[in-house]
Amino acid sequence: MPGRLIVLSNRIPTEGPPSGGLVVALHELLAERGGLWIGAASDFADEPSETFQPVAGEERYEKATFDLTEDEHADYYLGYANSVLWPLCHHRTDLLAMERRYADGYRAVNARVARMLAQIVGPEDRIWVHDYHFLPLALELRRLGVAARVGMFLHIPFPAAADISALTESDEFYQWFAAFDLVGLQTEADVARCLDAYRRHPSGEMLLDGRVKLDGSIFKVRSFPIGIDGKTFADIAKTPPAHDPVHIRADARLILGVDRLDYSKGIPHRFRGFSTYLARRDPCSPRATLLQITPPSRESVMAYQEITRELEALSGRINGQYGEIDWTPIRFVVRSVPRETLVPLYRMASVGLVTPLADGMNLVAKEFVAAQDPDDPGVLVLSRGAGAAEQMTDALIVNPYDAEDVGDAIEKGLTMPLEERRSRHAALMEVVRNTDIFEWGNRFIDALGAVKKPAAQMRETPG
Ligand code: ADQ
Repeated sequence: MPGRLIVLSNRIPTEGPPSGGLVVALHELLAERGGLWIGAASDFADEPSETFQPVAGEERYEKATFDLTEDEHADYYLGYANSVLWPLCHHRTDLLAMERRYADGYRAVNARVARMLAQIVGPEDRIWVHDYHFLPLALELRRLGVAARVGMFLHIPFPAAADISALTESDEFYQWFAAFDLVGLQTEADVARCLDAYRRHPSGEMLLDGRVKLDGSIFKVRSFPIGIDGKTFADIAKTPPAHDPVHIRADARLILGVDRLDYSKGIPHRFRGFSTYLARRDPCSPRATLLQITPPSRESVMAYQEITRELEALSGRINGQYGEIDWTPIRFVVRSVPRETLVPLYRMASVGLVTPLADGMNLVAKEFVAAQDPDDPGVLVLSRGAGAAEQMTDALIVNPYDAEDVGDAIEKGLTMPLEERRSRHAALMEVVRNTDIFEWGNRFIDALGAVKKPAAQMRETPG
């Protein structure tokens, strides 16, 4: 009998219906296949339990949480995951916060989750681990003798070998990934970086069947470009909103930016690109307003507090320089907005400005395209640093660091003839359809089921 599916992710929906693309997709996949979904508890524990806590409310599959103390949250989550691994994978080794207790806390939480999993996992089960919060998990499971298939999907970029060497734990980093049976990455470029890093490793070996060997561990690495539920987006977009969410003047144009408040998203560079566009624009052309909607994120991490201040100062300066009595060129809104508001905004926008410096995929790019009116679509300006640029080649691809390049693309997007907008949109919509999120999930789970069982591999767990 095939085993069950166990999904591990940092957050799980504990109350009410799930929202957000990935969460909804995982919910649907588990509802269809059955299984167990595990994530961190939302409240801190004084003394962490050594067993999972079941979460009631969903009947088609089980949900459970693991405890975190406040100190563990600080060291494992805010510390190692978000102040070491996140900057590492987004080419920001200058921001690495090297604190020994972060790495210790990270290892300890992963070791505990692995111990708890080892108590409940069967040999035929498939464990699907999501993201950089759980890199040591497979290695810990192997140490405990767990032989089930374990797969990792990394939502963020795989770092270059040179960046990995900036980690004190760089040796472990290689062993962590190698202990998974399947490593799923967003793009072909990520796969190439991963293979390159293992090729350079003194113990790394490329096997003839394409798998990678490190000491006694063998793993497979493949790209699984994530997507969205494009049909739902397109359907919501077809329903006219009850009211105009931005009240922009009939003769004005909307340029839209939607990103978590994160240094990897390149929002200051985007503002500078918009400023370049403003400096060069023909004063007789329609005014364009950049609406930047940004939910706050990881506010207790220093690098995130700095970016808020930088953006407030920058938008103030640009508005002071170019604004007029009846026109504010940048509207910078720091809040989350419901999807019912976001989708009409996407559809109203003449230009979607998606210019991260580095991004695993970037779902906003796909959401923007899915929400357009195919007869009169807006134009996507997309950074070459976003994983999405590998497939969405019919966007206006820009170098996000180059303000003139971004400024030119804004101008080109605002003045693009209808025929060109339609044909670019049709090609981009094809990409959105081909990377549907439900198919993405099924492809990963099937690929994990198809890998050779770890017991059949020669595996000596290092350490
Ligand atoms: P994120 O870094 O969070 O995800 P992204 O892929 O753009 O980045 O997803 C953001 C999501 O948040 C989108 O669904 C968007 O609609 C929503 N969102 C953004 N701003 C919002 C706002 N103001 N109000 C409401 N919703 C908002 C990580 C990786 C990405 C990868 C995804 C999925 O960093 O590279 O694409 O995981 O794998």
